[in-house]
Amino acid sequence: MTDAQQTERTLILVKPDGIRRGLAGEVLRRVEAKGYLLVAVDLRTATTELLEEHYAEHAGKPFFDSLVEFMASGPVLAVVAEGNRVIEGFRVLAGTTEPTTAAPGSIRGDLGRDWGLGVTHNLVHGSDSPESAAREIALWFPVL
Ligand code: IDP
Ligand code: MG
Repeated sequence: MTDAQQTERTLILVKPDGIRRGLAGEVLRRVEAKGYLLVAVDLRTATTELLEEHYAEHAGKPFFDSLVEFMASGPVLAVVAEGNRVIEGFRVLAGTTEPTTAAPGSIRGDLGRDWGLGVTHNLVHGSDSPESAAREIALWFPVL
């Protein structure tokens, strides 16, 4: 494949709120409908150790402990998706962090809302840069 080095990968998580609400399929549907390729999909309950690593950039922030506790509160669907500019593309599909103001048409904008909790429940995670994607994929899928 001549364009292999242009192809990019990202880590997507359907967070525990998304699994509890039965929206894993809807998230995968949007990723596939956009044209990205699913490379790996795994439903699992993450350890606090993995989550503290995953969210290391937020260590020390007021919502950090609530975030880790929330993310460990049930299974997440961990997904690696592939395609040119998929990192940026999935962040656009996901919408901005706050679901109240996330754009309609995005996952968070269409399907999320403010539940008045200490940590924002916003259904999905997506890597925010090539460096984050490489780090996060290695954490969640060491075999890849
Ligand atoms: P992102 O998921 O849109 O990249 P980040 O700033 O990386 O947003 O934050 C990671 C996660 O932490 C968010 O998705 C959300 O669940 C939670 N979060 C971020 N900021 C806040 C906050 O100010 N209060 C409560 N929870 C937050
Ligand atoms: Mg982030």
